[in-house]
Amino acid sequence: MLASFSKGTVIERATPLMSHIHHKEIVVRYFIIRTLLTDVTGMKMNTRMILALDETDVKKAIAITEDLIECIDAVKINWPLILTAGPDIITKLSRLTDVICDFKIADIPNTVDLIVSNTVKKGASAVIVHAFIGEDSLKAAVRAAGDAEIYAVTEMSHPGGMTFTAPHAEEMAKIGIDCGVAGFIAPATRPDRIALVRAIVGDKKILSPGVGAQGGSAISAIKAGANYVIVGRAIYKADNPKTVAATIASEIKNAF
Ligand code: NUP
Repeated sequence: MLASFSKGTVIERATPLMSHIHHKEIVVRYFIIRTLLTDVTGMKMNTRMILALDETDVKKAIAITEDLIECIDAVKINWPLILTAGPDIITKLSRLTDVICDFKIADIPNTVDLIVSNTVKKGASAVIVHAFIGEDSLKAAVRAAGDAEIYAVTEMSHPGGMTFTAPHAEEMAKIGIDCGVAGFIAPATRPDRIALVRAIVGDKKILSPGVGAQGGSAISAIKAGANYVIVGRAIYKADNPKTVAATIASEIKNAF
Protein backbone atom coordinates (compact mmCIF):
# COMPACT_ATOMS: atom_id res chain seq x y z
CA MET A 1 0.00 0.00 0.00
CA LEU A 2 2.45 2.54 -1.27
CA ALA A 3 0.50 5.71 -0.77
CA SER A 4 -0.43 4.92 2.79
CA PHE A 5 3.11 4.17 3.79
CA SER A 6 4.69 7.23 2.23
CA LYS A 7 1.91 9.49 3.48
CA GLY A 8 2.26 8.06 6.98
CA THR A 9 5.89 9.06 6.91
CA VAL A 10 4.97 12.58 5.91
CA ILE A 11 2.40 12.90 8.68
CA GLU A 12 5.00 11.87 11.25
CA ARG A 13 7.41 14.48 9.99
CA ALA A 14 4.78 17.13 9.75
CA THR A 15 3.71 16.85 13.38
CA PRO A 16 6.88 17.16 15.46
CA LEU A 17 5.13 18.41 18.62
CA MET A 18 2.78 15.47 19.00
CA SER A 19 3.60 12.70 21.44
CA HIS A 20 5.09 9.52 20.04
CA ILE A 21 1.94 7.51 20.81
CA HIS A 22 -0.26 10.15 19.24
CA HIS A 23 1.87 9.99 16.07
CA LYS A 24 1.53 6.27 15.81
CA GLU A 25 -2.19 6.35 16.41
CA ILE A 26 -2.69 8.91 13.63
CA VAL A 27 -0.50 6.98 11.23
CA VAL A 28 -2.29 3.69 11.98
CA ARG A 29 -5.73 5.30 11.56
CA TYR A 30 -4.62 6.94 8.34
CA PHE A 31 -3.29 3.61 7.12
CA ILE A 32 -6.62 1.87 7.84
CA ILE A 33 -8.68 4.59 6.15
CA ARG A 34 -6.43 4.58 3.08
CA THR A 35 -6.62 0.78 2.94
CA LEU A 36 -10.40 0.93 2.90
CA LEU A 37 -10.48 3.58 0.21
CA THR A 38 -7.70 2.33 -2.02
CA ASP A 39 -7.44 -0.52 -4.50
CA VAL A 40 -4.85 -3.21 -3.85
CA THR A 41 -2.27 -1.59 -6.07
CA GLY A 42 -2.22 1.86 -4.49
CA MET A 43 -4.23 4.72 -5.94
CA LYS A 44 -7.97 4.66 -5.47
CA MET A 45 -10.03 3.91 -8.56
CA ASN A 46 -13.26 5.72 -8.00
CA THR A 47 -13.86 8.35 -10.70
CA ARG A 48 -10.83 7.28 -12.80
CA MET A 49 -9.94 10.93 -13.20
CA ILE A 50 -6.58 12.46 -12.32
CA LEU A 51 -6.30 16.23 -12.16
CA ALA A 52 -3.27 17.66 -14.00
CA LEU A 53 -2.63 20.61 -11.74
CA ASP A 54 -0.50 22.91 -13.88
CA GLU A 55 -2.07 25.96 -12.25
CA THR A 56 0.90 28.07 -11.17
CA ASP A 57 -0.94 30.24 -8.65
CA VAL A 58 -0.27 28.18 -5.53
CA LYS A 59 -3.34 29.30 -3.56
CA LYS A 60 -5.59 28.61 -6.53
CA ALA A 61 -3.95 25.23 -7.08
CA ILE A 62 -4.64 24.13 -3.51
CA ALA A 63 -8.18 25.57 -3.55
CA ILE A 64 -9.02 23.76 -6.81
CA THR A 65 -7.72 20.47 -5.42
CA GLU A 66 -9.77 20.87 -2.24
CA ASP A 67 -12.85 21.76 -4.25
CA LEU A 68 -12.48 18.76 -6.58
CA ILE A 69 -11.44 16.19 -4.03
CA GLU A 70 -14.65 14.14 -4.47
CA CYS A 71 -14.29 14.08 -8.27
CA ILE A 72 -10.68 12.97 -8.59
CA ASP A 73 -8.64 9.89 -7.70
CA ALA A 74 -5.29 11.71 -7.60
CA VAL A 75 -3.56 14.92 -8.53
CA LYS A 76 -0.67 15.02 -10.99
CA ILE A 77 1.79 17.87 -10.67
CA ASN A 78 4.47 18.94 -13.06
CA TRP A 79 7.32 21.47 -13.18
CA PRO A 80 5.08 24.55 -13.61
CA LEU A 81 3.60 24.21 -10.11
CA ILE A 82 6.80 22.89 -8.51
CA LEU A 83 8.67 25.95 -9.82
CA THR A 84 6.22 28.45 -8.35
CA ALA A 85 5.30 26.60 -5.15
CA GLY A 86 8.52 24.76 -4.33
CA PRO A 87 8.87 21.03 -3.72
CA ASP A 88 6.98 21.17 -0.40
CA ILE A 89 3.80 21.45 -2.45
CA ILE A 90 4.17 17.68 -2.90
CA THR A 91 3.83 17.18 0.85
CA LYS A 92 0.96 19.68 1.14
CA LEU A 93 -1.07 18.07 -1.62
CA SER A 94 -0.26 14.56 -0.39
CA ARG A 95 -2.29 15.35 2.73
CA LEU A 96 -5.34 15.77 0.46
CA THR A 97 -4.93 13.00 -2.10
CA ASP A 98 -2.39 10.81 -3.92
CA VAL A 99 0.21 12.91 -5.71
CA ILE A 100 1.78 11.80 -8.97
CA CYS A 101 4.93 13.76 -9.79
CA ASP A 102 5.14 14.15 -13.55
CA PHE A 103 8.86 14.79 -13.77
CA LYS A 104 9.30 12.75 -16.96
CA ILE A 105 12.71 11.81 -15.72
CA ALA A 106 15.24 10.95 -18.42
CA ASP A 107 18.66 10.46 -16.90
CA ILE A 108 21.40 8.07 -15.82
CA PRO A 109 20.54 5.56 -13.07
CA ASN A 110 22.24 7.45 -10.23
CA THR A 111 20.45 10.70 -11.02
CA VAL A 112 17.14 8.89 -11.53
CA ASP A 113 17.61 7.25 -8.12
CA LEU A 114 18.28 10.61 -6.42
CA ILE A 115 15.28 12.33 -8.02
CA VAL A 116 12.82 9.49 -7.40
CA SER A 117 13.85 8.79 -3.80
CA ASN A 118 13.68 12.46 -2.82
CA THR A 119 10.32 12.90 -4.56
CA VAL A 120 8.89 9.93 -2.68
CA LYS A 121 10.32 11.26 0.61
CA LYS A 122 8.32 14.44 0.02
CA GLY A 123 5.12 12.37 -0.09
CA ALA A 124 4.60 11.47 -3.76
CA SER A 125 2.68 8.25 -4.36
CA ALA A 126 3.98 7.93 -7.91
CA VAL A 127 6.58 9.37 -10.27
CA ILE A 128 6.50 9.54 -14.07
CA VAL A 129 9.66 8.72 -16.01
CA HIS A 130 10.40 8.43 -19.72
CA ALA A 131 10.57 4.81 -20.89
CA PHE A 132 13.28 5.56 -23.45
CA ILE A 133 15.90 5.91 -20.68
CA GLY A 134 16.49 2.15 -20.95
CA GLU A 135 16.61 -0.82 -18.65
CA ASP A 136 19.23 0.30 -16.15
CA SER A 137 17.63 3.68 -15.50
CA LEU A 138 14.10 2.24 -15.39
CA LYS A 139 15.21 -0.38 -12.88
CA ALA A 140 16.88 2.33 -10.80
CA ALA A 141 13.58 4.26 -10.78
CA VAL A 142 11.57 1.23 -9.66
CA ARG A 143 14.13 0.41 -6.95
CA ALA A 144 14.30 3.97 -5.66
CA ALA A 145 10.49 4.27 -5.57
CA GLY A 146 10.17 1.49 -2.98
CA ASP A 147 6.46 1.28 -2.15
CA ALA A 148 5.61 4.16 -4.48
CA GLU A 149 4.77 3.61 -8.14
CA ILE A 150 6.67 4.34 -11.34
CA TYR A 151 4.80 5.15 -14.55
CA ALA A 152 6.69 5.12 -17.84
CA VAL A 153 5.77 7.24 -20.86
CA THR A 154 5.38 5.09 -23.99
CA GLU A 155 4.20 7.78 -26.36
CA MET A 156 3.50 11.46 -25.87
CA SER A 157 0.07 12.91 -26.59
CA HIS A 158 1.04 16.01 -28.58
CA PRO A 159 1.68 15.89 -32.36
CA GLY A 160 5.44 15.90 -31.77
CA GLY A 161 5.00 12.65 -29.86
CA MET A 162 4.53 10.95 -33.22
CA THR A 163 8.10 11.66 -34.33
CA PHE A 164 10.23 9.74 -31.86
CA THR A 165 8.05 8.21 -29.16
CA ALA A 166 5.23 6.59 -31.23
CA PRO A 167 7.49 4.45 -33.45
CA HIS A 168 9.00 2.90 -30.30
CA ALA A 169 5.92 2.71 -28.07
CA GLU A 170 5.63 -1.07 -28.20
CA GLU A 171 9.30 -1.62 -27.34
CA MET A 172 8.98 0.90 -24.52
CA ALA A 173 5.92 -0.89 -23.12
CA LYS A 174 7.82 -4.19 -23.16
CA ILE A 175 10.91 -2.79 -21.47
CA GLY A 176 8.71 -1.15 -18.84
CA ILE A 177 7.14 -4.51 -18.03
CA ASP A 178 10.56 -6.16 -17.77
CA CYS A 179 11.72 -3.47 -15.37
CA GLY A 180 8.68 -3.73 -13.09
CA VAL A 181 6.98 -0.37 -13.55
CA ALA A 182 3.46 -0.05 -12.13
CA GLY A 183 2.02 1.38 -15.30
CA PHE A 184 2.27 3.49 -18.41
CA ILE A 185 1.34 6.89 -19.82
CA ALA A 186 -0.37 6.57 -23.22
CA PRO A 187 -2.09 9.27 -25.27
CA ALA A 188 -5.83 9.98 -25.01
CA THR A 189 -5.38 11.91 -28.24
CA ARG A 190 -4.80 8.59 -30.04
CA PRO A 191 -7.04 5.94 -28.43
CA ASP A 192 -5.88 3.27 -30.91
CA ARG A 193 -2.42 3.69 -29.40
CA ILE A 194 -3.82 3.11 -25.90
CA ALA A 195 -5.34 -0.14 -27.19
CA LEU A 196 -1.97 -1.14 -28.63
CA VAL A 197 -0.21 -0.57 -25.30
CA ARG A 198 -3.03 -2.35 -23.42
CA ALA A 199 -2.52 -5.45 -25.58
CA ILE A 200 1.13 -5.57 -24.49
CA VAL A 201 0.93 -4.62 -20.81
CA GLY A 202 -1.90 -6.89 -19.61
CA ASP A 203 -3.31 -5.66 -16.32
CA LYS A 204 -0.71 -2.94 -15.69
CA LYS A 205 -2.26 0.49 -15.24
CA ILE A 206 -2.55 2.96 -18.10
CA LEU A 207 -2.95 6.68 -17.40
CA SER A 208 -3.98 8.78 -20.39
CA PRO A 209 -3.36 12.52 -20.74
CA GLY A 210 -4.64 14.66 -23.61
CA VAL A 211 -8.33 14.86 -22.71
CA GLY A 212 -10.06 18.19 -23.36
CA ALA A 213 -7.54 20.91 -24.24
CA GLN A 214 -5.52 18.56 -26.48
CA GLY A 215 -8.64 17.20 -28.18
CA GLY A 216 -8.88 13.72 -26.65
CA SER A 217 -12.07 12.29 -25.14
CA ALA A 218 -12.26 10.66 -21.71
CA ILE A 219 -14.74 8.02 -22.82
CA SER A 220 -12.73 7.01 -25.90
CA ALA A 221 -9.58 6.71 -23.79
CA ILE A 222 -11.28 4.56 -21.16
CA LYS A 223 -12.97 2.40 -23.79
CA ALA A 224 -9.60 1.90 -25.51
CA GLY A 225 -8.15 0.52 -22.27
CA ALA A 226 -7.02 3.40 -20.06
CA ASN A 227 -7.61 2.92 -16.34
CA TYR A 228 -7.48 6.65 -15.64
CA VAL A 229 -7.63 9.83 -17.67
CA ILE A 230 -5.49 12.84 -16.84
CA VAL A 231 -7.24 16.17 -17.33
CA GLY A 232 -5.71 19.60 -16.81
CA ARG A 233 -6.71 22.85 -18.51
CA ALA A 234 -10.23 21.69 -19.40
CA ILE A 235 -10.86 21.60 -15.64
CA TYR A 236 -8.58 24.09 -13.87
CA LYS A 237 -9.11 26.85 -16.44
CA ALA A 238 -12.90 26.40 -16.52
CA ASP A 239 -15.19 29.01 -14.97
CA ASN A 240 -16.56 26.26 -12.78
CA PRO A 241 -13.96 23.48 -12.47
CA LYS A 242 -16.17 21.35 -10.27
CA THR A 243 -19.01 21.24 -12.81
CA VAL A 244 -16.63 20.24 -15.61
CA ALA A 245 -14.92 17.61 -13.44
CA ALA A 246 -18.24 16.16 -12.30
CA THR A 247 -19.49 16.01 -15.90
CA ILE A 248 -16.40 14.15 -17.11
CA ALA A 249 -16.58 11.81 -14.10
CA SER A 250 -20.20 10.93 -14.83
CA GLU A 251 -19.42 10.41 -18.54
CA ILE A 252 -16.73 7.93 -17.52
CA LYS A 253 -19.07 6.19 -15.10
CA ASN A 254 -21.74 5.84 -17.78
CA ALA A 255 -19.17 4.35 -20.17
CA PHE A 256 -19.16 1.12 -18.10
O1 NUP B 1 2.21 12.55 -23.30
C1 NUP B 1 1.94 13.29 -22.36
N1 NUP B 1 1.06 14.31 -22.57
C2 NUP B 1 0.71 15.17 -21.56
O2 NUP B 1 -0.10 16.08 -21.81
C3 NUP B 1 2.48 13.10 -21.08
C4 NUP B 1 2.12 13.95 -20.05
N2 NUP B 1 2.60 13.74 -18.85
N3 NUP B 1 1.26 15.01 -20.31
C5 NUP B 1 0.92 15.92 -19.19
O3 NUP B 1 -0.47 15.83 -18.92
C6 NUP B 1 1.19 17.39 -19.50
O4 NUP B 1 2.50 17.74 -19.15
C7 NUP B 1 0.15 18.10 -18.65
O5 NUP B 1 0.62 18.21 -17.32
C8 NUP B 1 -1.01 17.13 -18.65
C9 NUP B 1 -2.08 17.44 -19.67
O6 NUP B 1 -2.65 18.68 -19.40
P1 NUP B 1 -3.85 19.30 -20.27
O7 NUP B 1 -3.46 19.24 -21.70
O8 NUP B 1 -5.07 18.47 -19.95
O9 NUP B 1 -3.95 20.71 -19.74
